Amino acid sequence: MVNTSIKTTKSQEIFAAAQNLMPGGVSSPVRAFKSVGGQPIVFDHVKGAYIWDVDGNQYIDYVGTWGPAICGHAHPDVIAALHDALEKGTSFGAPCALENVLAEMVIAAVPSMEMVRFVNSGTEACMAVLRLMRAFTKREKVIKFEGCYHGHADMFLVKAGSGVATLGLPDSPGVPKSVTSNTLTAPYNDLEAVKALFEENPGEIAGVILEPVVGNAGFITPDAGFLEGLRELTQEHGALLVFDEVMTGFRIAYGGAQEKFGITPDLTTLGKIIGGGLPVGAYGGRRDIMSMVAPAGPMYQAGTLSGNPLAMTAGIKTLELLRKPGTYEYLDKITKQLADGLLAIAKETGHEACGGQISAMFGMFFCPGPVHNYEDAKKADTNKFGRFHRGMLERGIYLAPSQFEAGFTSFAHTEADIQQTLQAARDVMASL
Ligand code: KE4
Repeated sequence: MVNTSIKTTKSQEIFAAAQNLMPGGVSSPVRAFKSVGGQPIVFDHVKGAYIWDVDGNQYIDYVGTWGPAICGHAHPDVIAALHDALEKGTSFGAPCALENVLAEMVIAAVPSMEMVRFVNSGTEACMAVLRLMRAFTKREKVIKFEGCYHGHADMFLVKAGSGVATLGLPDSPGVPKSVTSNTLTAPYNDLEAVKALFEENPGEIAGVILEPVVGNAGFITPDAGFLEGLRELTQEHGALLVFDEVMTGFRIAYGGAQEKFGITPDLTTLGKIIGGGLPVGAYGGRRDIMSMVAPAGPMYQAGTLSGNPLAMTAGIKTLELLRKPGTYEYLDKITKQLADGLLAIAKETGHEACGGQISAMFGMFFCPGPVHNYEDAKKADTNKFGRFHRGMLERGIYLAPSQFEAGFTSFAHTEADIQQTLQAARDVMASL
């Protein structure tokens, strides 16, 4: 039964006005619901696992502002800490003890991290780490994987995932060939293709960057031996291994995918969760490499708001909450209930589906699977996903508005929320 109480009048009015003011009416493309149809809802406020839109409708949220809200939205401890920090000012543009605190926490948590530099987004972190890979190795070529997304910097917009995949923009206008000519791509989980690239470009590849668990082509996990193989290949060829853990960092384990899988890259990028909902990114890793970063070394990178006290405060409080015992066991339990439940319901209602979860990150494709790479993912029935997304939204469940995104839970989600979500899924899938 469609929840007819969902009225979106004010959302529609505000979004209509927004489209006159901002391209597509949004500040980031994937929010526009282009690939799922219908209009986005306009948020009024968020709390814990829930969203309220401007028409007063409540939703259980599985986007969590694309990852940062792993403690639940507007956690009281984070809000209280921010209130105190606000009294001391919003930005210093100068050293602040809070940077030391968050840096120590990140270095203690993430196996590859010996030093870290804070920036203001995942895009900035990935841009800087690419420059650092090239500066350290004195090589220019980089390998990325089809469907992986490392932010919107020019050199990464080659067969990228997330909004690029959602909007079917394999490359973007405005990106000169001269910039992407050094970006080599391979299918995810294909070690032979990576080996071939190293053999075809001897001594020219600075490194390999990847999402150690893919969230930007939908949810795709590394095949057994894939991460180990990349670690061996990069060492063999004097190249660097870089884990883009902007999404997986502090989500699939407190120490990220590198802790979960026991593979230590040379460099790591972070974002989302370490800012606790405020703009933060970071890159870091081996001390000998990070020592090249200005002003310690010659590789330039800078930022007015980098390390600002508000963002540091939100990040510190968020990591303090996450490192409490039992956090990741709970996240894994409820997310497994959700992912397994969705797949079981799809099967019961006659839909081909595949997917799964790792800790608080999950995904489901409407295709028989298995999905090992972006080509597999593109076989999914995106029209059916769009109808599923709309049906769930009408029943008060807010899923990522794209088949090519992962879903996120938080420790504010209860087992009752999961059961309510599965009941909605049962209703929707029965009528898809
Ligand atoms: P930001 O510049 O959006 O903070 O981070 C870029 C980025 C880098 N690396 C990975 C693995 C990422 O997932 C992201 C950003 N993720 C998308 C969601 N898939 C952000 C949402 C958006 O673009 O609006």
